[in-house]
Amino acid sequence: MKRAILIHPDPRLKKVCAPVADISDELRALADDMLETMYDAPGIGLAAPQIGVLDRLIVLDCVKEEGAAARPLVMFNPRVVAASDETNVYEEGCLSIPEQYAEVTRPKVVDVEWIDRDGKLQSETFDGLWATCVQHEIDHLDGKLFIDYLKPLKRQMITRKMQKLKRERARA
Ligand code: K1U
Ligand code: ZN
Repeated sequence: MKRAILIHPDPRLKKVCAPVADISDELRALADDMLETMYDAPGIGLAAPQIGVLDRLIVLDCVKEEGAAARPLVMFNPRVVAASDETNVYEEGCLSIPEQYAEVTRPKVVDVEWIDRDGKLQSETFDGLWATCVQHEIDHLDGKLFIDYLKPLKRQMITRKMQKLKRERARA
């Protein structure tokens, strides 16, 4: 089932999410809903707080090449365990901040550990767009948005645009 994506500003997007204890069928169904919502948007990632669920769960699929096989990843309790000194600049977007983009600098390579949908501990090294995306999604679990890396004036400008968008959507 496709879920509605929260738009910034929303207090639920500022909360630190709680770790999940056991990987239940209910959590697996939630992950499936998030993948459906992400692909439909379309996006390359989605974090549970973006649909109003304050659990540490993210999904991502950064395969963008036409005709290439999809690689949906579901991560419960993801954490960055190591990050490179080398950084990468990427023009990020966010499904909770539609049509706004800005350059963000992050570590280029990260080692991430997570629990998969079968309850098994997984780890992988991510580079390039995958590294950017997984860090962006883990930030969501800590109540952090990509605009929090920007200068206050730029952040304020984007927030005002989003407030206007939400007013217009509420009227429609
Ligand atoms: O977390 C989110 O809001 C999803 C976000 C992830 C992201 C994008 C760019 C850099 C870091 C993290 C998005 O998916 S925005 C949409 C997007 O980037 C995209 C959409 C369609 C095709 C390709 C990219
Ligand atoms: Zn986002």
